[in-house]
Amino acid sequence: MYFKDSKGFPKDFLWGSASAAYQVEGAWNEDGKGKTNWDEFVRIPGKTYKGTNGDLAVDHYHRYKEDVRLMAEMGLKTYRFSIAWARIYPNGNGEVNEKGLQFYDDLIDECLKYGIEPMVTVYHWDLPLALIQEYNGWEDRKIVNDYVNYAVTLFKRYGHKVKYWITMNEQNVFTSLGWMLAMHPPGKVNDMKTFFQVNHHANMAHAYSVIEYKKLFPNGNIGASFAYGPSYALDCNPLNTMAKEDYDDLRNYWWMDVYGYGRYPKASFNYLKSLGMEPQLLEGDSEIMKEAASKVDFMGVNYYQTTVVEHNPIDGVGLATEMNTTGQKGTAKSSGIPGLFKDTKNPFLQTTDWDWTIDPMGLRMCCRTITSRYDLPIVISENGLGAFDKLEEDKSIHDPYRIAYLKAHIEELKKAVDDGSEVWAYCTWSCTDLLSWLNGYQKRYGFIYVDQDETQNGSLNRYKKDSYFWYKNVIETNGEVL
Ligand code: BGP
Repeated sequence: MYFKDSKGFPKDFLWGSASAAYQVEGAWNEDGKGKTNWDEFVRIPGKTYKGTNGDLAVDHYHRYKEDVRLMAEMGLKTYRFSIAWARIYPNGNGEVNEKGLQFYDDLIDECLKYGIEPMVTVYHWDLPLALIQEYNGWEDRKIVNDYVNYAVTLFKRYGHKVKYWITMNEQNVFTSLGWMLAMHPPGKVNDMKTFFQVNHHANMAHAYSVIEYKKLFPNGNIGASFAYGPSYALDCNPLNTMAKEDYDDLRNYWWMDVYGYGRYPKASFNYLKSLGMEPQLLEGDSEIMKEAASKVDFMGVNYYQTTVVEHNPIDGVGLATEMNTTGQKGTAKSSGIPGLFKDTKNPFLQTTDWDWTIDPMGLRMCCRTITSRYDLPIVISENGLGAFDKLEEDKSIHDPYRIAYLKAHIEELKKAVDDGSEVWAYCTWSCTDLLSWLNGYQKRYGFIYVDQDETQNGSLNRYKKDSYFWYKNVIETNGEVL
């Protein structure tokens, strides 16, 4: 749509930034924290870029006061962070660790001191190892109870201070990379049956915790964050258009329909059934999923890129189990499901050094689809550019590429607001530099440079990048001056 005049962002719009516990905190074995799946996975040779890990990360656990002060100085309205389950329940269940609870109380209070709205992610991929040893983690339905018990502990402890909750971060990503592509723990490949079952467990964990949260805080806000990648059909060949339909159903709506409607998309479910791969639902699950969907307050969107989809013959390309983790442009491989779809390059768009397509308009498309399909408010819980940055001798960092990326995305988001999407928040990924799960420390996202290299050497000093000052002005003008 074209609008001559823009309404601009709502007055109380939440300009923010996001992080995740494992990627920033460090202190991996301090104050009673239990071990997690990631504490183990990163130690398997070849799994992460140059063996990087989050043992120290960017030491946010000890430097959160400095980090929050820098956020406040930038004018941030919200800080989205995740809680490490293993700090709260070192064994995943059972005894609670008061020191862990206290850390997040302190972090939340530090945010509130500056008027920064804390936005908390309950689960951003770090699972207590004890639950894997006990029953294989997400693979067993038992996890639903343990997750809900953990989530309710958080709601009760922080619910009077935290008004925005995200149950799951990118369920589609951690399960695909964990059970299909062997790139995340537990490192399984093409285990499709378990993949869909694990997802069902995560859906039930999400659903029950939404219901429990709403009993405790009917006026609070809760939803899940989904890694939404809108797609294009390669061309008007009906085969490619059907491939796009299949892609959207299996790669996007499979999750979003659960969050938004409380049900799985029919065609995909029937497809999986024909392969004997459909998830097993217990009696009453459908009703619980529906009840939760009627209670979620927003759809969380992590937006990075779009995909071009074309038909994939039955003997065509399968899933790519390798990714460009080096930053050497052009090394990513095509991936697909034989008989359905495969992805291909978009000749109209540039990519990052890690081969992620840069498509600002895709962000508006996310909002349009969510608004017309689910009619839910939207929280953009992640969006940002991973890039190489250079610390100059005078400690400045010039990152015009990041400014250009964010500017273009915010412009499109503004148009989504004009379209009628109710957008509550925009969180960039990320505020400080942090560990990229598979790509180490050289792939930087922050407004604040953290002095540290792949071997975890560096002063860990924080330096403001040019984008820091730029975003400060964006916030000050509520997105009017980009
Ligand atoms: C999202 C994750 C984040 C973050 C971001 C950037 O998928 O939710 O945790 O890592 O992507 O990804 P990467 O670090 O792989 O570049």
